[in-house]
Amino acid sequence: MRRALLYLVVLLLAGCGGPAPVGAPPTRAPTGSPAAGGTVEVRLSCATGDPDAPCAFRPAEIAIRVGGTVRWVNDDATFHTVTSSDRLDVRRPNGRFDAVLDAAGETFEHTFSEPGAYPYYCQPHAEFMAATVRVVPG
Ligand SMILES: [Cu+2]
Repeated sequence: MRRALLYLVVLLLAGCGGPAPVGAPPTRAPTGSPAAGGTVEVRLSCATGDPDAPCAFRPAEIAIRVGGTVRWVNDDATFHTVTSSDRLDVRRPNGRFDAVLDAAGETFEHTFSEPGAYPYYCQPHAEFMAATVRVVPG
């Protein structure tokens, strides 16, 4: 079900980025592959239903192209942060980005101009709330 939803999102994003190769399967980045300069949304939600991880970034893994933007949206009135870290096994702010989203509907955007993996986490929920943006060459 979740995979089907992701596939739908990928299709929608591909539709926004101009003509896609006819008949070509979406093999480049299965978790989202916007055109350069496109924006992908990540929701911060505390309606996971998982007692061990009651809040989460959704989706936790996304892939965007260089020049793409991620927009984080807080779905609850819960205090969250979007805090970049060099690693996720040691969660520590690295200063690349660090935003507070403390009200429902608050958003934060960051544009990624270099390829690479960008792990991040939520400081108040560091034990279970973490995710990664993968930036692939455009
Ligand atoms: Cu949080």
